Amino acid sequence: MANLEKFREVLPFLADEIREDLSLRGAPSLTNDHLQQCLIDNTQGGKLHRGLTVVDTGHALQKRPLTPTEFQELSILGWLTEIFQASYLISDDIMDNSEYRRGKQCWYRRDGVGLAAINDATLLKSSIFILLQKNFRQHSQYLSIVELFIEAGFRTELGQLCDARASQEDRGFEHKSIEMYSFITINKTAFYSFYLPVALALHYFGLADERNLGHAERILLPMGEYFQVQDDYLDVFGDPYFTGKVGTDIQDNKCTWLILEALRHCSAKQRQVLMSCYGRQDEANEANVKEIFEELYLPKRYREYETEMIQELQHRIDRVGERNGLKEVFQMVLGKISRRNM
Ligand code: DMA
Ligand code: MG
Ligand code: MG
Repeated sequence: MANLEKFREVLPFLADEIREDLSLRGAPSLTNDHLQQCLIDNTQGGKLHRGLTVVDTGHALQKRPLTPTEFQELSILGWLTEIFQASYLISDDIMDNSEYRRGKQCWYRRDGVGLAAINDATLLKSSIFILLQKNFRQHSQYLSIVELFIEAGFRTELGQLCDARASQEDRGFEHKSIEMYSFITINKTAFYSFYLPVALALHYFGLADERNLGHAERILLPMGEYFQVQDDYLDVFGDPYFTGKVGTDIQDNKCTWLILEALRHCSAKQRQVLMSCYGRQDEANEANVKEIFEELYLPKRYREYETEMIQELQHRIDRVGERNGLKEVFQMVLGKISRRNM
């Protein structure tokens, strides 16, 4: 697996490129310093799964140690994936009215930031394309890589839109369905978190043919759905010490795996309680919802879902040919997220 320390050293390189770019544009140091802080703060404290997966995929595809240039360039693509995520997390925390992210106050809640965080989020995303120009303009797959980030942005935004619309006032749960959930998770999470890192490495090495991209889609998109189910579960039943965040899904009236599962198994009386308590701001109503989730054995059902999902994903991985380097990437990514608690 990729050398974490060497991977980490690439972020300051990108931060310097941004700093230099802004200086050349005559940006005042106030501006320049703010973007630096925004970039560094919002890319720290995570697991770096997405970023490291780009490098690990490159390694697996080549079946030999990466050259220093390949390592550097794949690490850049990895960090751009992390910057992409940082941008959407900033917006997501505003939209969800969250308080904590990765064990710290959300960016928009920091002193002197506030709703200017909206611009910070878009600026981080624009920085991706500036950094792509600086580092990959001469690469034969430059356009495909740029297009992949554009596609990832569009899909993440569509998923976030659907997530937000499905959380609007909805007392009869008309907007909570499996189809809605599947669209939300594949777009807001699976595409950028699972498909993007692997597809980037495939494009980088000119190996993004239909067969490889097809395997990646068939395995990584459902894996991303499983990851979002875990995220939904941890929002309510996780330990903030490990997750680094405090859940808001019940108050925010979100269309989550837990509420769908509850609606599937509840009695008419329990449904009444859910209807009056789900999506309310206060803690008493949240506690009522959580109690029903427990009465319906959702933690147990979740563990069963995990077992089934891991089996199904394993089955799909087993069908990928041994000679394809992607197989070990899929196995590694599944290993990293299986039964996670953070
Ligand atoms: C977040 O979904 C999606 C994106 C694109 C950041 P979420 O609100 O469930 O994530 P979290 O639980 O981390 O706030
Ligand atoms: Mg959120
Ligand atoms: Mg969540």
